[in-house]
Amino acid sequence: MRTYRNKIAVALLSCATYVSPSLAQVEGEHYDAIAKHRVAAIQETETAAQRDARMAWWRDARFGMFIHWGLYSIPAGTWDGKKIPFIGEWIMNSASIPVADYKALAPQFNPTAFSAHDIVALAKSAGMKYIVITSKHHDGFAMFDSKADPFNIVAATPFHRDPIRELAEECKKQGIKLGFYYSQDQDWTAPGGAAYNTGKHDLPTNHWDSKQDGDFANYLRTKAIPQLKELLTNYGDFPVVIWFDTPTADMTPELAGEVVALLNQHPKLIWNNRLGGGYKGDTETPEQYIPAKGYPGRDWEACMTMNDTWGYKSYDTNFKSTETLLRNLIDIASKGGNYLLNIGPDSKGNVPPAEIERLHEVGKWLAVNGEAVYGTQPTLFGDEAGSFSTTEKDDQGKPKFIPAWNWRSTTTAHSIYIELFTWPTGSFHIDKLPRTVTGAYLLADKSKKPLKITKSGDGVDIALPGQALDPIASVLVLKTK
Ligand code: JFZ
Repeated sequence: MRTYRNKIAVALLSCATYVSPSLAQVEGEHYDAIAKHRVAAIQETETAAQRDARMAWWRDARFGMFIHWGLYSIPAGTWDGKKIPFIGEWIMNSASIPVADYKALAPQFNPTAFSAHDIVALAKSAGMKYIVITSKHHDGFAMFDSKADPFNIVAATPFHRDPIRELAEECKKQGIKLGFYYSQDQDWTAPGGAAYNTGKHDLPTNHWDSKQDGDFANYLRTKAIPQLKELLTNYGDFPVVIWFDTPTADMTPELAGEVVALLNQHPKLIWNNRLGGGYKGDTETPEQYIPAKGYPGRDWEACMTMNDTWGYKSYDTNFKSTETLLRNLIDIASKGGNYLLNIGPDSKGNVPPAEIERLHEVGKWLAVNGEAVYGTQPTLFGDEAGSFSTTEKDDQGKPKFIPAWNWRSTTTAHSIYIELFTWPTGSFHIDKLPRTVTGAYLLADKSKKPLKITKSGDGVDIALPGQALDPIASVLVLKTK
């Protein structure tokens, strides 16, 4: 049998479609059974207009900050002197760290350099419109003040502060939205919490410490649901998003229904497709890849790292270029999705400088060209994104999508934006234009100097200056009627 580690590695390295095997299993086994007797989520009962109103801010936002931060930032990828492969926040699982040893990290956690002000300001300067932070990851450590469980940052560390509260206050002050990631199913330090077996434990269960054994329903009812209640009620205007993760077969439709009953009490909340129990949630969540055509008819958000880990790893310096990050943002926007781009603060609360630098650069571009991203609709064309290979297959055996990087397009009611990665010589030509163009200019040109438009068949030619205005992406605006 293929191990989870292989699946995870494949998902991360070659951008396979992420389908949780266990979720598929849940759907297969229980889908019929849940059809009749199950708690209906708000998404299933609201009208299309109600849904549009609920999703409006999120659809306009297009760009958010993911923050993976927790105790795993202390080992930062190294345990017992050994570099532990795989993503940093998984170190407890990957190195089979006993519960007591992992919990012993808490008294060492004192991230005095953490500044909610600076992180929110960083997100804003990057042009991000919302933040989603790990309130509790798979390690079970709550990054907030929890009365429901003492393994948390206020009760179990010398820091004694609640960064979630500080972020909520700063987000309100600085006018940006805040959501909480919560690992509702995997919890490696709570009895009964689930654990993926990533292939290294030669054990009858997925647990590697008897302290993890217990009843999942009991874990869910005594820890996860009470903590979700705390998160949903203690932080004022927030959260606007709950970001669930890694559902397993433990999350039956009945148990997921208990979570949904709570979520339904917060009718403006947006939550993703990773709860489990057959619930589809509001958003598709492609991880570390951009789907070829987006998800027509579904809201979606691609979450990605800048290097190869979510949680801080001291030696992961494999950072993507600003060019790649910007192209990803534009590619995603042109397909109607959001980009949730991760930072991984270290154990002192500092954001790695390489991440800050890239975010500032992306923000600089958006400050000039944001009109082509925020609140836009997908491309009216489509072929510019690339094409399916007739010879190469992806790892599901389907024709491989080969992206092209000459240009992308986004739209609003009266504009077509063409984001040019490759600067054409002389003019930009488009074959079939479904609207009539009444004017054209470059978004980075403050004078909006009109560009010469020549009709050619069903398309147009737009005369361009000799040089691109931006080395990564220059935006051509077509005003249309
Ligand atoms: C999940 C988390 O496990 C990860 O730590 C991070 O929070 C990310 C945003 O979400 O990533 C996964 C989940 C499942 C698989 C791979 C990565 N999988 O089953 O292959």
